[in-house]
Amino acid sequence: MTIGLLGAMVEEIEPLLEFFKDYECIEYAENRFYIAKYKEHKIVIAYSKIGKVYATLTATVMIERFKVETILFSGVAGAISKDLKIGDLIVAKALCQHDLDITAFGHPYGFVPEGQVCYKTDSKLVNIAKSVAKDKGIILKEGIIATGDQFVADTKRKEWVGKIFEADALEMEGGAVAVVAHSLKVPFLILRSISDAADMDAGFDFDDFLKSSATVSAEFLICIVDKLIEKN
Ligand code: 4EZ
Repeated sequence: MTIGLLGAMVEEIEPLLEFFKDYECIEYAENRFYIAKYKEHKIVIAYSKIGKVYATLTATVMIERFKVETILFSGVAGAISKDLKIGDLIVAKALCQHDLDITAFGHPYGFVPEGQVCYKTDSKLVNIAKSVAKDKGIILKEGIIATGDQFVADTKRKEWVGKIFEADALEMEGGAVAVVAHSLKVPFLILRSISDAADMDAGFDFDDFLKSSATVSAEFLICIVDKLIEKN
Protein backbone atom coordinates (compact mmCIF):
# COMPACT_ATOMS: atom_id res chain seq x y z
CA MET A 1 0.00 0.00 0.00
CA THR A 2 0.96 3.67 -0.21
CA ILE A 3 1.13 5.49 3.14
CA GLY A 4 1.41 9.25 3.57
CA LEU A 5 3.32 10.53 6.62
CA LEU A 6 2.75 14.18 7.30
CA GLY A 7 4.11 16.78 9.70
CA ALA A 8 3.83 20.57 9.76
CA MET A 9 7.44 21.51 10.51
CA VAL A 10 10.72 20.03 9.34
CA GLU A 11 11.52 19.01 12.94
CA GLU A 12 8.39 16.86 12.93
CA ILE A 13 9.48 14.75 9.93
CA GLU A 14 13.26 14.70 10.42
CA PRO A 15 13.14 11.58 12.63
CA LEU A 16 10.98 9.90 9.95
CA LEU A 17 13.43 10.73 7.16
CA GLU A 18 16.28 9.42 9.29
CA PHE A 19 14.43 6.16 9.85
CA PHE A 20 13.28 5.53 6.27
CA LYS A 21 16.72 6.67 4.93
CA ASP A 22 16.88 5.97 1.18
CA TYR A 23 14.34 8.27 -0.34
CA GLU A 24 13.73 10.09 -3.55
CA CYS A 25 12.67 13.74 -3.44
CA ILE A 26 9.99 15.10 -5.74
CA GLU A 27 9.22 18.81 -5.84
CA TYR A 28 5.60 19.78 -6.28
CA ALA A 29 3.35 22.70 -5.29
CA GLU A 30 6.31 24.59 -3.80
CA ASN A 31 7.03 21.71 -1.47
CA ARG A 32 9.14 18.57 -1.33
CA PHE A 33 7.75 15.05 -1.09
CA TYR A 34 10.10 12.27 0.00
CA ILE A 35 9.33 8.84 -1.40
CA ALA A 36 10.74 5.81 0.38
CA LYS A 37 10.25 2.08 0.01
CA TYR A 38 9.66 0.16 3.23
CA LYS A 39 8.93 -3.58 3.46
CA GLU A 40 7.54 -3.58 -0.11
CA HIS A 41 5.30 -0.60 0.66
CA LYS A 42 5.55 2.99 -0.54
CA ILE A 43 5.91 5.75 2.04
CA VAL A 44 5.40 9.39 1.06
CA ILE A 45 6.74 11.88 3.63
CA ALA A 46 6.30 15.67 3.71
CA TYR A 47 5.94 18.64 6.03
CA SER A 48 3.24 21.07 5.06
CA LYS A 49 4.41 24.29 6.77
CA ILE A 50 2.45 25.63 9.70
CA GLY A 51 -1.30 26.26 9.63
CA LYS A 52 -4.56 25.00 8.18
CA VAL A 53 -4.11 26.32 4.63
CA TYR A 54 -0.73 24.66 4.07
CA ALA A 55 -1.93 21.47 5.76
CA THR A 56 -4.96 21.39 3.45
CA LEU A 57 -2.78 21.85 0.38
CA THR A 58 -0.27 19.19 1.38
CA ALA A 59 -2.85 16.60 2.44
CA THR A 60 -4.70 17.12 -0.84
CA VAL A 61 -1.51 16.78 -2.90
CA MET A 62 -0.58 13.61 -1.01
CA ILE A 63 -3.89 12.04 -1.90
CA GLU A 64 -4.51 13.37 -5.41
CA ARG A 65 -0.99 13.47 -6.81
CA PHE A 66 0.84 10.81 -4.75
CA LYS A 67 -2.16 8.49 -4.31
CA VAL A 68 -1.62 7.78 -0.62
CA GLU A 69 -4.26 5.39 0.73
CA THR A 70 -3.92 6.51 4.32
CA ILE A 71 -2.57 9.65 6.03
CA LEU A 72 -0.76 9.52 9.34
CA PHE A 73 0.14 12.88 10.90
CA SER A 74 2.90 13.20 13.48
CA GLY A 75 3.83 16.31 15.43
CA VAL A 76 3.59 18.32 18.63
CA ALA A 77 0.70 20.08 20.34
CA GLY A 78 -0.20 22.34 23.24
CA ALA A 79 -1.95 20.64 26.15
CA ILE A 80 -5.39 21.66 27.40
CA SER A 81 -6.18 18.63 29.53
CA LYS A 82 -4.40 18.72 32.89
CA ASP A 83 -3.35 15.10 32.59
CA LEU A 84 -1.26 15.83 29.50
CA LYS A 85 2.34 16.76 30.34
CA ILE A 86 5.25 17.63 28.06
CA GLY A 87 6.28 14.54 26.08
CA ASP A 88 2.94 12.75 26.55
CA LEU A 89 1.17 11.31 23.51
CA ILE A 90 -2.35 11.97 22.33
CA VAL A 91 -4.18 10.40 19.41
CA ALA A 92 -7.22 12.28 18.14
CA LYS A 93 -10.55 10.52 18.19
CA ALA A 94 -11.96 13.66 16.56
CA LEU A 95 -10.82 17.10 15.44
CA CYS A 96 -12.44 20.51 15.15
CA GLN A 97 -11.55 24.07 14.06
CA HIS A 98 -11.62 26.33 17.12
CA ASP A 99 -11.14 29.52 15.09
CA LEU A 100 -14.05 28.97 12.70
CA ASP A 101 -16.74 31.38 13.80
CA ILE A 102 -20.01 32.37 12.13
CA THR A 103 -21.84 32.43 15.45
CA ALA A 104 -23.24 35.85 14.43
CA PHE A 105 -25.71 33.83 12.32
CA GLY A 106 -26.72 31.51 15.13
CA HIS A 107 -24.41 28.65 14.21
CA PRO A 108 -22.28 26.86 16.81
CA TYR A 109 -18.54 27.55 17.04
CA GLY A 110 -16.55 25.48 14.54
CA PHE A 111 -19.49 24.98 12.21
CA VAL A 112 -20.28 26.19 8.70
CA PRO A 113 -23.27 25.01 6.62
CA GLU A 114 -22.66 21.62 5.00
CA GLY A 115 -19.64 21.03 7.22
CA GLN A 116 -19.41 19.46 10.68
CA VAL A 117 -18.04 20.70 14.00
CA CYS A 118 -16.16 17.46 14.65
CA TYR A 119 -14.43 15.12 12.22
CA LYS A 120 -13.80 11.62 13.53
CA THR A 121 -10.55 9.77 12.81
CA ASP A 122 -10.49 6.21 11.50
CA SER A 123 -11.31 3.85 14.36
CA LYS A 124 -9.17 1.04 12.91
CA LEU A 125 -6.12 3.32 12.91
CA VAL A 126 -6.91 4.51 16.44
CA ASN A 127 -7.13 0.86 17.54
CA ILE A 128 -3.75 0.15 15.95
CA ALA A 129 -2.31 3.12 17.86
CA LYS A 130 -3.83 1.83 21.11
CA SER A 131 -2.44 -1.66 20.57
CA VAL A 132 1.04 -0.23 19.89
CA ALA A 133 0.78 1.68 23.18
CA LYS A 134 -0.30 -1.47 24.99
CA ASP A 135 2.52 -3.58 23.50
CA LYS A 136 5.14 -0.99 24.43
CA GLY A 137 3.67 -0.03 27.80
CA ILE A 138 3.36 3.58 26.69
CA ILE A 139 0.49 5.76 27.90
CA LEU A 140 -1.52 7.10 24.98
CA LYS A 141 -4.41 9.47 25.57
CA GLU A 142 -7.33 9.36 23.19
CA GLY A 143 -9.06 12.72 22.96
CA ILE A 144 -10.34 15.65 20.96
CA ILE A 145 -7.81 17.91 19.26
CA ALA A 146 -8.77 21.49 18.37
CA THR A 147 -7.09 23.18 15.42
CA GLY A 148 -6.79 26.88 14.61
CA ASP A 149 -4.51 29.32 12.84
CA GLN A 150 -2.99 30.63 16.05
CA PHE A 151 -0.24 29.56 18.40
CA VAL A 152 -2.12 29.66 21.68
CA ALA A 153 -0.09 31.02 24.57
CA ASP A 154 -2.97 32.21 26.71
CA THR A 155 -4.68 30.33 29.54
CA LYS A 156 -8.06 32.04 28.94
CA ARG A 157 -8.10 31.11 25.24
CA LYS A 158 -7.03 27.52 25.88
CA GLU A 159 -9.67 27.09 28.60
CA TRP A 160 -12.30 28.48 26.24
CA VAL A 161 -11.28 25.99 23.53
CA GLY A 162 -11.36 23.21 26.12
CA LYS A 163 -14.83 24.17 27.27
CA ILE A 164 -16.49 24.80 23.89
CA PHE A 165 -15.04 21.77 22.05
CA GLU A 166 -14.25 19.47 24.98
CA ALA A 167 -10.75 19.48 23.51
CA ASP A 168 -7.74 17.94 25.23
CA ALA A 169 -5.01 19.50 23.08
CA LEU A 170 -4.62 22.12 20.40
CA GLU A 171 -2.48 22.64 17.33
CA MET A 172 -2.68 24.25 13.89
CA GLU A 173 -3.11 21.52 11.22
CA GLY A 174 -5.01 18.42 12.34
CA GLY A 175 -8.51 19.76 11.71
CA ALA A 176 -7.56 20.73 8.16
CA VAL A 177 -6.12 17.28 7.40
CA ALA A 178 -9.30 15.80 8.86
CA VAL A 179 -11.54 17.77 6.48
CA VAL A 180 -9.45 16.78 3.43
CA ALA A 181 -9.16 13.10 4.34
CA HIS A 182 -12.83 12.85 5.29
CA SER A 183 -13.95 14.52 2.07
CA LEU A 184 -11.68 12.37 -0.14
CA LYS A 185 -12.52 9.24 1.88
CA VAL A 186 -8.98 8.42 2.95
CA PRO A 187 -8.54 6.97 6.46
CA PHE A 188 -6.39 9.23 8.64
CA LEU A 189 -4.83 9.47 12.06
CA ILE A 190 -3.51 12.49 13.97
CA LEU A 191 -0.83 11.78 16.58
CA ARG A 192 0.77 14.50 18.70
CA SER A 193 3.21 14.72 21.57
CA ILE A 194 2.87 17.63 23.97
CA SER A 195 5.45 20.44 23.64
CA ASP A 196 3.82 23.03 25.93
CA ALA A 197 0.68 23.84 27.89
CA ALA A 198 -0.61 26.65 25.61
CA ASP A 199 -0.13 29.05 28.53
CA MET A 200 2.11 32.04 29.29
CA ASP A 201 5.24 29.87 29.03
CA ALA A 202 4.16 28.14 25.80
CA GLY A 203 6.58 29.99 23.53
CA PHE A 204 9.59 29.08 25.66
CA ASP A 205 8.48 25.51 26.28
CA PHE A 206 7.77 25.00 22.60
CA ASP A 207 11.31 26.06 21.68
CA ASP A 208 12.78 23.82 24.38
CA PHE A 209 10.70 20.71 23.66
CA LEU A 210 9.83 20.82 19.95
CA LYS A 211 12.63 18.45 18.99
CA SER A 212 12.25 15.92 21.80
CA SER A 213 8.45 15.78 21.64
CA ALA A 214 8.46 15.61 17.82
CA THR A 215 10.79 12.62 18.13
CA VAL A 216 8.51 10.90 20.67
CA SER A 217 5.61 11.27 18.23
CA ALA A 218 7.60 10.19 15.14
CA GLU A 219 8.98 7.08 16.84
CA PHE A 220 5.51 6.05 17.93
CA LEU A 221 4.22 6.70 14.42
CA ILE A 222 6.81 4.33 12.96
CA CYS A 223 5.46 1.57 15.23
CA ILE A 224 1.97 2.36 13.91
CA VAL A 225 3.27 2.04 10.33
CA ASP A 226 4.75 -1.39 11.19
CA LYS A 227 1.45 -2.61 12.66
CA LEU A 228 -0.53 -1.19 9.76
CA ILE A 229 1.70 -2.95 7.23
CA GLU A 230 1.37 -6.26 9.09
CA LYS A 231 -2.38 -6.03 8.53
CA ASN A 232 -2.18 -5.15 4.81
C1 4EZ B 1 1.23 23.87 15.25
N1 4EZ B 1 2.31 23.58 16.16
C2 4EZ B 1 3.00 24.79 16.59
C3 4EZ B 1 3.71 25.57 15.57
C4 4EZ B 1 4.38 26.78 16.16
C5 4EZ B 1 6.32 28.37 15.89
C6 4EZ B 1 7.51 28.66 15.01
C7 4EZ B 1 1.89 22.74 17.31
C8 4EZ B 1 1.68 23.44 18.62
C9 4EZ B 1 0.77 24.44 18.90
N2 4EZ B 1 -0.17 25.06 18.14
C10 4EZ B 1 2.40 23.21 19.76
N3 4EZ B 1 1.96 24.02 20.75
C11 4EZ B 1 0.95 24.77 20.26
C12 4EZ B 1 0.15 25.80 20.82
N4 4EZ B 1 0.31 26.20 22.07
N5 4EZ B 1 -0.77 26.40 20.02
C13 4EZ B 1 -0.92 26.01 18.74
O1 4EZ B 1 0.54 22.75 14.91
C14 4EZ B 1 5.44 27.34 15.29
